[in-house]
Amino acid sequence: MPLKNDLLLRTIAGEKTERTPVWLMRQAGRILPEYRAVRNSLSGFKELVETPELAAEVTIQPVDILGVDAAIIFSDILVIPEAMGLQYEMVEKRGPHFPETIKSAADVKKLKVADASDVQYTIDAIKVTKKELDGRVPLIGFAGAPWTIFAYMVEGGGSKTFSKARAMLYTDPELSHQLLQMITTSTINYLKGQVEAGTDLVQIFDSWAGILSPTQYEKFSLPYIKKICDAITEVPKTVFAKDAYFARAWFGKINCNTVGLDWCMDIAESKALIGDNKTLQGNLDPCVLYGSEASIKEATQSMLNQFGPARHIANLGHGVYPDTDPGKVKFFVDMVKELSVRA
Ligand code: 1CP
Repeated sequence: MPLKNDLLLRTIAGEKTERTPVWLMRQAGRILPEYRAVRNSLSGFKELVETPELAAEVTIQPVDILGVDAAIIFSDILVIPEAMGLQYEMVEKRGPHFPETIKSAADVKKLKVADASDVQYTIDAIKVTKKELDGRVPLIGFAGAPWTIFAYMVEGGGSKTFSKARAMLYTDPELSHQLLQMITTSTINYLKGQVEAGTDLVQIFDSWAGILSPTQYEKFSLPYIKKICDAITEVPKTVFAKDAYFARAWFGKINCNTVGLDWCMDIAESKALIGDNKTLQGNLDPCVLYGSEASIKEATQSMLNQFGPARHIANLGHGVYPDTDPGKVKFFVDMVKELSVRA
């Protein structure tokens, strides 16, 4: 199925396009009343993730309602720990919780390397979504970076410091590497399954990159992201490592196509560090969308000016916050489309 709107893929390939493509991290779920309507009719988040027809429906909602240039499959990064044998619960209004965590070699021994078929519901959701999208926009697949997944498996849920996870890197580096490698192989299997099912590109979210020192990051995160990027040869790869200023120059040299920037990363400095053979994605502060339309327009124009006319995918610098007015999100999407038009 050829894509009717392939702006995103042409931008990733480095082509000069007629305008800048735009989508938002966490656009599926969170903000739309249409999402909440589907979600409230179910037992919870997991039922939605695990029901392919409904996951497809909420994946496509932002394409229809907001006019974004890509869809991102509705799932979660935490499906991988579960596929490896560590169940998670999604606690209403609080976030993920793992009743069992990884504390020892015996715990790691109980895990398995996951296969794409262990996350069959998301693979099926991708197939349904591709069919229903009918080539309107590309579909983005995703997974967590091994370090971020490790952090949840050791910590047992969200945390300000992830001190248990960071401690394990010092108390048992060998076991840490063993678990990171198992997560990496599982993630490669899963992403290959996503690509086979039809995703046009994939994004790796290293949401907790910024809590590691550069030295620890170079040992415990970067090598595994690199392995994933080397293994996925079929589609373009985006790496988004939140708060990892120190990693930008490294990402310029690995086998990824796009590097995501958060809003604290200076655009000119990032361009210089990453180099011209990658596309950059980002990086408006999600809080810009709480401002007036005039201030959203001004911030969007400023961002577009700094990134320039090529090799830029407009996005926020992290996921859109749940209480953002969908009207403001739509206004941002429209502004990118209007202000970036080129002759
Ligand atoms: O009931 C609900 O609606 C729960 C909210 C929710 C949703 C909509 C969670 C819980 N996950 C998701 C979906 C999700 N998660 C997507 C689907 C596509 C989309 O929303 O556009 C994606 C891409 C993710 C990725 C994800 N999950 C990340 C990486 C991106 C990021 O924001 O940094 C992380 C860290 C998670 C874990 C997670 N899942 C959910 C929550 C509340 C959290 C964060 C927990 C924490 O604070 O540590």
